[in-house]
Amino acid sequence: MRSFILAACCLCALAFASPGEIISQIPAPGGNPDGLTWAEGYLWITSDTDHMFYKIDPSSGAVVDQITPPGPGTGALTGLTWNGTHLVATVQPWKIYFIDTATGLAVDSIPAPSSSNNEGLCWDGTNLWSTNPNNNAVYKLDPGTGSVLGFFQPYSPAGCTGLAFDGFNIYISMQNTPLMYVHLPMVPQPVAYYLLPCETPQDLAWDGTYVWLTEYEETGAQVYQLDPGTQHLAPATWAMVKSVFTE
Ligand SMILES: [Ca+2]
Repeated sequence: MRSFILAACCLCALAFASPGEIISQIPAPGGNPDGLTWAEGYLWITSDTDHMFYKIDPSSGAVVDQITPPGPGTGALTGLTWNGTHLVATVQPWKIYFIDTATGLAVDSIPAPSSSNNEGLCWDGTNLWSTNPNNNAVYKLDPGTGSVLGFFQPYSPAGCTGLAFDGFNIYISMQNTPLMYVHLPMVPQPVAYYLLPCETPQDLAWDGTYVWLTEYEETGAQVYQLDPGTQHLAPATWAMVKSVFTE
């Protein structure tokens, strides 16, 4: 069993030889793309310039649908995630909306956790997670009420912003720093960190194999598909580590 595990690890290392390497990149449809998520084979991305949500083809960046945000419509559209049914969006002034993409209408909303700033969003299958770069906190939220169930502050440069969840780990990008950290949920010490290909990272997304990153630029903004390394294959708890090595 140990030789099998070693061989599997070597194959994984070969398959993901360069963590953080660009797999592909596409143009963002609007200026200052702030929120990003993967939903059923497409990317959804926001623009703080024209205040739109765009559904884009991940192979070309072509816009296949677009909807206007709920609320006043002039604030930053800072975070996006997909909960399997609805597009979930953090919108300034700070609320988190659940949006039916077929109609473009919000079906529900909850308060965002911070009064000062709320950025990236991700969905772990049960709960929402949100960041505040100002106090470098990652909040775990009850999706029904918005209540804060817990939080952690990553041991990393201040300014955590974008979030993605791969089934085990939370990927966290840093605002104005070209770094992305990988954490087990609620654990301040990172599993790994990567250099990112841009200096203005924003939200992250997980497509099932790779991480996607928005670049916050007024013109020429890119969306990057990145090699996540092997962390998405790692067990998320010590109990799972034990089960892997005793099977
Ligand atoms: Ca953001």
